Amino acid sequence: MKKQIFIISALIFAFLVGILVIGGKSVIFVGSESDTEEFQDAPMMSRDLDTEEPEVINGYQIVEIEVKPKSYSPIIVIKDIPVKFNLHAEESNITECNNAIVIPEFDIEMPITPGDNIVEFTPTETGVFPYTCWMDMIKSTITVVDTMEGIQ
Ligand SMILES: [Cu+2]
Repeated sequence: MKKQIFIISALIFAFLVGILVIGGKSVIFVGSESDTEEFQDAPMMSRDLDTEEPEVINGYQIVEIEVKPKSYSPIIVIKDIPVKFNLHAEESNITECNNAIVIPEFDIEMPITPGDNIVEFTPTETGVFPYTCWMDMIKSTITVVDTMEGIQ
């Protein structure tokens, strides 16, 4: 009788230890998986990306960015020179979120389609002006300066 109780107790103990080990592993696994997801979801802000600078050709400053699923690169342009801003997009990078941009300062709303998407405006004041996706989730900036001297 005592022997049976001992065996049953030992089995219950082994069972509980097994649950703890398996449970502990799955907690660690879930933890590391959600860290990865968080990292992938993080870059909604575009401020950590490289700022794209213009090239002046035939009186226009041409500046191009590559539209990403969760970011638009910031750009910098010079005051009083007409801008051609190309938001180039690969079809596979276009989402329900990034498929249209808004630039309030220049009263611009434009859909993003596969290939080149060129926005034209002429900045007349220096400053930092936001541009965003149509739902205001992806945020980026257009910086307008008097001169590019000292920036490069
Ligand atoms: Cu969006």
